[in-house]
Amino acid sequence: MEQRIHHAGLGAKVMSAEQAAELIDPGMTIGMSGFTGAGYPKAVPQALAARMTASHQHGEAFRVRVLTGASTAPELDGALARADGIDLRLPYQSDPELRGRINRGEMDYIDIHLSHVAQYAWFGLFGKLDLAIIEATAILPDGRLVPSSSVGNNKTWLDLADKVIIEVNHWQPSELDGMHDIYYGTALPPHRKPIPLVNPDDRIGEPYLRCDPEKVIAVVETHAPDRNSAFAPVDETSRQIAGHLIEFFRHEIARGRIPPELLPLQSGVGNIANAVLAGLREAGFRGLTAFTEVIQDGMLDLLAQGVLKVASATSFSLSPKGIDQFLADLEFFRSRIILRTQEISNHPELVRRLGCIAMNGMVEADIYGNVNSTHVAGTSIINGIGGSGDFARNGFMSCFLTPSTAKHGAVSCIVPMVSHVDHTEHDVSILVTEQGLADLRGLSPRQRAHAIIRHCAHPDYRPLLQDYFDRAFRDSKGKHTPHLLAEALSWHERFVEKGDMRP
Ligand code: 0RQ
Repeated sequence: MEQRIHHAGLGAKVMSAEQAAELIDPGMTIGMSGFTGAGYPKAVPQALAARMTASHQHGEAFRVRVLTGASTAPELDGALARADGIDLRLPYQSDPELRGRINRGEMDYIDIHLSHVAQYAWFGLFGKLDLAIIEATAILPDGRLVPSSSVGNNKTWLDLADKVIIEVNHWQPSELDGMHDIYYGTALPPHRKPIPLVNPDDRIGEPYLRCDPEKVIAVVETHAPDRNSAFAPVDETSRQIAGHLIEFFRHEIARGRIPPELLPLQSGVGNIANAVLAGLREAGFRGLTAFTEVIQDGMLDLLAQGVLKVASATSFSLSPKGIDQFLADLEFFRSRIILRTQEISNHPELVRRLGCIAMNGMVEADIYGNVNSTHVAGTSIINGIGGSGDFARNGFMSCFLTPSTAKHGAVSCIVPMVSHVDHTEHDVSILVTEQGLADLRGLSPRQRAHAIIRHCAHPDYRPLLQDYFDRAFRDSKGKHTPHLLAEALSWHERFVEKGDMRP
């Protein structure tokens, strides 16, 4: 294997994942690298899971608290959850095994805005950080780390943890060197200063992660791919949603409210986000910018075609094909992509200053524009709020996108009252379904209800929603935001009992 550990002292600390896992104690709080299936440690968590399983077989409890950047992969969240080894997990996750345990009440999970995680850790709200386990591309002669395919909260974990384990992954392209921008200027109140970033592609930090070699207790070498997420082909519903949004952008450009190259785009993950990006290309947009969280394969295409000029994020999430494309045109992409810590990629100050156009998926919205991004029927979490709230509250425009129904029509994604609130009516400006788009800006609650029912609801549910609103307006004590409290969540009750919201 090519030499990637250039610090002599750390070279002497190379050991197997099993040996490194022996250094981890039950009850530890561990900050792990990893963001949307990229840059997570791949060997030590699996070795730790094996130790936990063995301990549990001997009747000894072995669980740890796991803090990450965002979702990881089966080798981390999946392996530790299967071993019943996680006491507490935060923030965003998407592993089925982990989700099952959370929803069965077998472990604790805290869902917080991605931009808040680092500062909460600095505020001491998660207790002492015992250990950081961080994947890196290489170790420099002075001990600094060349980050791998995601940055996430790695800076914070390395700074705060008592001890550090580094996984040097030879699978990560060494050409990632130089693409990161790690900002060391954050401070705690009352000592905070403005963050000096005014364009999506400004570089304000350093390319490497600082790491105190004295804290490093183990270095493990791996050669393992990130969880590869290939793009699903765009379906018709997503294409229609994208079409409504792009027509709206054109309208806003014509009104002079946004420039022809739009404003920096933040785009969530998934099929609809992919359809919007593809739609922008087909509609002839050029010279756009992205200030977002994740760079997927599709974004490389948009950069290559000039649709996107630059992209700032905290993580890559590339398939093997995407990596080949990236390596084949390295110098081109290197000058157009920047990976930052997630406290900067999602920073409210920067999202507000740049005026991002936030586009995120949702589970359901209610007739007044409150949005649920996380919970089915108010109680079972899907993934978590992720970065959607960082961008929704602070962006120039906050768009939430969903098909108008789920579960083959048995569920309406527009409901009388959301069963869980992630984004309040005050943070939501545009709602889009395949039926149409509701521009909620400058509307009162009752005006919003008319727009959402008329433009976004599915025809099967539209009369039911209109009937609810009419009766609520007639019978509700307060007429500002009319509701029938005993009936407002009856659609969800019906879904839980019968698997169908329809009466
Ligand atoms: O479940 O597959 O079991 O049927 O929810 O729904 O339609 O596959 O949609 O993949 O775009 O995810 C909100 C979860 C949408 C996502 C959410 C069921 C549906 C399916 C998934 P099944 P789809 P998507 C950037 C920003 C929060 C984080 C975020 C998300 C499953 O967008 O996690 O925005 N967002 N981050 O059937 C019951 C409803 C439902 C429903 C859908 N109303 N009731 N079930 N489903 N609507 C990324 C980061 O921050 C890292």
